[in-house]
Amino acid sequence: MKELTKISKKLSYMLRHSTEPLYIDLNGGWADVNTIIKALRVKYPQVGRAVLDEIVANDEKGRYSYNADKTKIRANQGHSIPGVMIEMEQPDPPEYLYHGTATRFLDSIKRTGLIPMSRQYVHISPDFETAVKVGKRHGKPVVLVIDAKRFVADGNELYLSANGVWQAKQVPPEYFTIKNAE
Ligand code: HQG
Repeated sequence: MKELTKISKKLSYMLRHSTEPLYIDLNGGWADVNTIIKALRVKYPQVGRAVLDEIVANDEKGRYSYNADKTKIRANQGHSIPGVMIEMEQPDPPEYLYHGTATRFLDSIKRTGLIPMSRQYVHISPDFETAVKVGKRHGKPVVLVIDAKRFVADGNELYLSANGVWQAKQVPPEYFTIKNAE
């Protein structure tokens, strides 16, 4: 793995999941850039503003944002730390959205619907191909096609993160159908 990828993984862990020490302000999920640089330097002494700038600018999923004066940094989504509040938009969704998962989870998902597991939200992709990629992280991929417009019309909340990942607190089984990914 490239050194920059390793640093990015550590950064995303610190901003999304690390409670000890708690780097982030629950209100907005922001962390102080200098504190983060210091913490990353323990293992990666080459980290400074330039490295962080490169990671934020080039991340292929747009995982991170700076605040306006670049004193703070945050992950745009994916948190597990309880209580982190990141403001998100609630635009009208397209007819269908997609959740990629692994076939081994299907029995459980059919029973209880989609639930966030260790994260704050269920992550939902805008297109089928992205969902297949997400599913492959867990095993043999399968895609749940979510009836997004009906989900929202029925009064359920659906959010869109700054980097284009749709999020819901849960998705009951009546809102999705299962589509083979191969
Ligand atoms: C599954 C990556 C059993 C769910 C990606 C998923 C994504 C259930 C797994 C982001 C279940 C949780 C998130 C139920 C849901 N029973 N299993 N009732 N309900 N599950 O990693 O969506 O690279 O927390 O289907 O691009 O895979 O990290 O979520 O398989 O956007 O930036 O439980 O992670 O982004 O797994 O991935 P995860 P995810 P990053």
